[in-house]
Amino acid sequence: MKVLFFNYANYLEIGIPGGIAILSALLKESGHQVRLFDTTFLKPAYYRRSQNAGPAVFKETPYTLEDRVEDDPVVDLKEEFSNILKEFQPDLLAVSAMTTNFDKTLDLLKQVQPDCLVVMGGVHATLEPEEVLRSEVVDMVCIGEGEGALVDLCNALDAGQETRNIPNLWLKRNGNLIQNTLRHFQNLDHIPVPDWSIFDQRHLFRPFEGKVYKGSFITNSRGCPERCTYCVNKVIRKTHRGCGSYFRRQSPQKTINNIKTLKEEYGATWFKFADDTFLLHTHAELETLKDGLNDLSINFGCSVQPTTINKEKVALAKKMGCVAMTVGIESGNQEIRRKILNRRISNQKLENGIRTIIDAGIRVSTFNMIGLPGETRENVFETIKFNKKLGIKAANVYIIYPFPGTEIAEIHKTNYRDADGKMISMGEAARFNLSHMSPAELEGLCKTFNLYLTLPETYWGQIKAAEGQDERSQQIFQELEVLANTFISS
Ligand code: B12
Ligand code: SF4
Repeated sequence: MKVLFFNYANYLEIGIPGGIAILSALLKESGHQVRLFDTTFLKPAYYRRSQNAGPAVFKETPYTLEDRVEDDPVVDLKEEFSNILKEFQPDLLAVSAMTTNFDKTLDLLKQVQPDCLVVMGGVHATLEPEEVLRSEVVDMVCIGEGEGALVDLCNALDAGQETRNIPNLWLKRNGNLIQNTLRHFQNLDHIPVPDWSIFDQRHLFRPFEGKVYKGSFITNSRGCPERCTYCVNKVIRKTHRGCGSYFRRQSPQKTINNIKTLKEEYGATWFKFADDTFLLHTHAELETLKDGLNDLSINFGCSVQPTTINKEKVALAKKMGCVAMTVGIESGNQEIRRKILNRRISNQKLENGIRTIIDAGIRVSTFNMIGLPGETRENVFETIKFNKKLGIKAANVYIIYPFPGTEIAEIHKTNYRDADGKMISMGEAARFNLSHMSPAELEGLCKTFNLYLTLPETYWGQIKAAEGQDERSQQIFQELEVLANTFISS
């Protein structure tokens, strides 16, 4: 069987999608031929080299990703996709999509009208299978994990067998929707080493502290035991009732072997654990991981759920090569966190946790959301001040986007499609209008959040003037950004 994977990513939004990499390895193990159509490095006509690389949290490196694409020609996505379809003649097009890239994925599929079977998996297919199947270019969707489903599908197609009863797959047959049952959750020790070979190797570009390393995302657990109101995990857990324990960990030995192989085969020494929360592994598991990873001398970053932070685990992570941790603060207001987001940790514990990481010499970046239901401008400043108090230099800030099925979307009856059926993009999230701030004020605060964080309060009057979208505000914004860079690097 010839299988073509399709990943729609924005230009230069690098990072190997873990799902495709694992599925590719599995299909190859089963004797199928695999190729990939990935838009990450297909240069669009609108691309211009950036003048300002943003706040210089990362030290300058000998070369940048933009240097590495300098000589690439501008190409047309439809033409590139049609060419690979014509040349490879796949039997199956295996598409992966999140909610955020679903429409763009579908647009391109409609443009090329592949004449083979099309199966779509990933987060969006899991959350909205019926919507995905309504599209005439998609024949099947995979709900949840794809390992068993995709291998079974390809093997059955190869052998000319019936494909209508494969667990985790929903499909259309003679105008009917066939909804197969869900299979038991995947055992993470039974999956192969991710196949990074089908990806453009520039995906492995990893600048850190003035050096360029090679590496990408890796996971050693799946699921999350928390139930935050804005997170898709709660939805996925609910749809998978009866499929086993939602939160699963891989054995340390398997993770160590995977990393060893990725180091040997691709020269990877910098990894980002994409697990929802890395420190949920037991002390004993972390000890074993430490012993194995020490021999491999790798660096890695990971996300940690604040309630899981303790001194011993952080120290173990540090010893095994952890140099950066990302922690979700989300809101500096404890009541908003608890009542609106269902994140049950006090400000004091959150602060202690983050200080534990900083004290261990691990760099911390935070995730923050604004525009939360009922939130005021003052609340946003509580979040800014909370980050500031901790000396955070890298804060990721987003206007909340209620993803389909999440509790927050249901309570507030939001729709991620507007009246014309067009998907509201992440960049337009202020349109959900859940807070006490106007969309313009929210966008201004989102734009300037890191200026407020970095520059002393004496500048806050000027920063406020930079919140607007008019020319003058933009000019002030640019001047302050330059100034903020000097504060960060000093
Ligand atoms: C690494 C990561 C990224 C990477 C790589 C993306 C990628 N395609 O994997 C990068 C940095 C690019 C990224 C970006 C963003 N991400 Co992200 N990301 C993740 C993260 C942390 C891990 C993904 C992963 O590797 N999982 C492990 C693999 C094994 O699981 P998987 O991808 O789901 O694949 C399995 C199944 O889904 C299925 N499957 C997947 N594809 C296919 C295809 C076929 C044919 C089949 C049959 C099955 C199948 O089988 C796989 C194996 O079981 C997830 C959280 C999570 N835990 O999944 C968020 C997550 C996917 N991201 C999310 C978001 C919101 C974003 C951003 C919008 C963030 C932002 N504000 O900018 C952007 C959007 C980018 C865009 N252009 O649209 C949300 C998506 C919500 C949604 N409804 O879509 C998630 C779920 C985080 C969350 N909890 O909210 N992300
Ligand atoms: S802790 Fe993070 S991954 Fe877990 S449910 Fe909450 S937001 Fe989702």
